[in-house]
Amino acid sequence: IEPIPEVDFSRFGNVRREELSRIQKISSQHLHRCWLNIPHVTQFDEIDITELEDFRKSVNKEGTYDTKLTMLPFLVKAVQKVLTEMPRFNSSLAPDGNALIVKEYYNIGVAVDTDQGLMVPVVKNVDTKSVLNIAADCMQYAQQARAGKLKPDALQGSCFSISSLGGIGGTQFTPIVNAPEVAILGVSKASIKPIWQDGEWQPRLILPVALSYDHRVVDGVLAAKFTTRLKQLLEDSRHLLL
Ligand code: CAO
Repeated sequence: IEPIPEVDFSRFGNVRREELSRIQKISSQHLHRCWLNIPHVTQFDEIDITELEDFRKSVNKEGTYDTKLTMLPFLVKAVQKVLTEMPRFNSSLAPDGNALIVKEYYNIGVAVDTDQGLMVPVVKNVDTKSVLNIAADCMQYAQQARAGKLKPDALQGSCFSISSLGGIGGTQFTPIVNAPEVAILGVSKASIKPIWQDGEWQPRLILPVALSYDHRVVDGVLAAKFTTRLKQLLEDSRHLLL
């Protein structure tokens, strides 16, 4: 690919040079590699989290547990459940492109925004953890990432990533697959929408999600099944217990 031609911007006005941090340089190369190597498709969906949000808020208000719950740990748990049911999403393409390496462990990377750039610490063995355990891990990793204190081990071994911009805003975005993973879930900000239910309009809290996937490994039907199952699990979170 021809590089983008260099432009002397100072011909048009004042400019200044800001060096990228070490993390920004590493992630910029990595994201470029992922973008160029993977044929990306993104599947969008909307999940009604009205009941789950009521539950989340009531747990936080009661203060029974030390850990604050956001929507993220529920998403991590629900994603892990879908990965166990649809192992193709928990695989990587073999380097020769002729086979899939299917993982039998469930480690989920969580994108964390830091002053130094994007970091993706990995919550390990999610299948053995409760939503509260996952919430505690996410909080600890986000704090460590922002303090620049993540150990190298915390950044390794992810099977699938989640990038949540829900605390910030936006209606949808298309995340880049974090190779050698084969899919990533992007989460945007939940908002109240009128939904036609039982013959009337109901105000419901709707969470937009976007599943980007490697089309060499996952086809559109499987991707739609993934988001449909994720929706089912989060719309009636009792399924997460089963
Ligand atoms: N919809 C509406 N509100 C949401 C939400 C959503 N989808 N997700 C989070 N929120 C709310 C939380 O409930 C919390 O509100 P309260 O304090 O009232 O409970 C608030 O937003 C802040 O949440 P948070 O961001 O502190 O916590 P989190 O668990 O949702 O996310 C983390 C943690 C580390 C993922 C997040 O802070 C972060 O860094 N996100 C950026 C990830 C990123 O950079 N992605 C881009 C990668 S590609 O460039």
